Amino acid sequence: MEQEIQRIRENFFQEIQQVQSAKDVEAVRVKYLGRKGPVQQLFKQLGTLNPEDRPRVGKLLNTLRQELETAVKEKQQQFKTREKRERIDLSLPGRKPPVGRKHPLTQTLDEIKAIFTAMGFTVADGPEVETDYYNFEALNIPKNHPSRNMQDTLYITEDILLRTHTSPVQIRTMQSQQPPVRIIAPGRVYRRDTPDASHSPFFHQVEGLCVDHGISFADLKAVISEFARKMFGTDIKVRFRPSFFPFTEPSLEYDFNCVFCRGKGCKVCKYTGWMEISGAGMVDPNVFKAVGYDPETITGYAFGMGVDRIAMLKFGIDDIRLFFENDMRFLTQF
Ligand code: 2U9
Repeated sequence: MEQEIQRIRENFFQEIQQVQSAKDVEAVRVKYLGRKGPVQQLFKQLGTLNPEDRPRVGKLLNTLRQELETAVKEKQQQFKTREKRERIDLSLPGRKPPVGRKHPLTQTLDEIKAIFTAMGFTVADGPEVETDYYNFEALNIPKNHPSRNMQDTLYITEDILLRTHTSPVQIRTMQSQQPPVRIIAPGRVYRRDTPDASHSPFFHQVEGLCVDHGISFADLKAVISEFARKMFGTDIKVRFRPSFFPFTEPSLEYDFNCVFCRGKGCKVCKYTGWMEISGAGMVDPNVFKAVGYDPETITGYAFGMGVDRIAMLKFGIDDIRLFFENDMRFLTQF
C-alpha cells in the first residue's frame, strides 16, 4: 500500500502543476479526492489490512489527503487572486475621457471678438443668404462692378445670393438704429473660387464698423494698430497703404510685420518683411445715404479681415483647406 500511496502523490502533483484555471483545479480535486477517487478507495481498503498495520497506513493516508487538500486550496487561491486582479484593479488611475477642443478658426475668432469687445465693439450677426441690395447696392457697388458677376458670386436666383462679405450686417444694423454704432460682424462668406492653398469657396470674415460724430481716420489707424498688437504681440508694426473700395473713401489696405521674421524678411513674407492683412477706410457718404444717416453730421470707419488668414498666420498653417477637411491629425494640434 505504501507504493500505491507514493504513486498517487506523484501523479497528483504532476497534474496539479499543469492546471491552467480554477476549473482544472476542481477537476483534479474530484479525480484524486472525490468519493470515487484513489484516496477514498485506499481508506475503504484499510479494513482489509492486518490490525497491527492499520494505524501506520491510516496515518500515511491522512498525511497524503492533507497534502493534496492543501495543494488544491493553494491553487484555488492563486486563480481567485488572478481573476480578481484581471477583473478590476482599483489601484489603476481613472481613464481620462477624451476632451474635445475648439477648432483653430473658433479659437482665432474668439480672440478677435475679445480684442474688439474690449475696445467697446459689440458683435452683430446677419443672414448668409442675402439679397443683391444688401450685398452690393447699399454698399455703393454699381450694377456693372466686377465683384457682382457670376465669376465671383454664387447666385441662388437673379437677386438672391450667398453673401460675399459680412458688410450687409452693417447695413442692417444701421437701418435698425441711430448712431453711435460700434460693431464687428463675424461670419462665413462665399466666393466663387476654386479651392487651393490660399482660396476656398467659403471662408470667414470679421468686418468692423464705427459710426458717430467726429470719427476720424486716426481712430481707424489706432484700432487696427491695437488689434495687431493684441493679436500678434506689442512689437508688431502696422503699415497703411492707399487703396480703393466702393464702400469707403478714402480707402486703405493694412499690412502687419511678418509674424515669422518680425520684419527682417523671410520666405513666408517673400523677403518684404510685411504681410498683407486686409482693407479698411472711412465709410462712403453714399452708404450713409442708403441707410438714412446724414453724412454731413456723422462720419465713420469700416475695416475687414479674413479670420482664416489671421489663423494661418497665428498658427503657421500654409493651406486654408486644412481648416475644412476635419483631419483629426491636424485639428488635435491646436
Ligand atoms: C459698410 C461700409 C464699409 C468693410 C471693408 C474691407 C475694406 C476689406 C476684406 C476682408 C477680407 C475683403 O474678403 S476680404 O479679403 N475687406 O478689405 N472691408 S472696408 O467696409 C464696409 C463695410 C460695411 C456699411
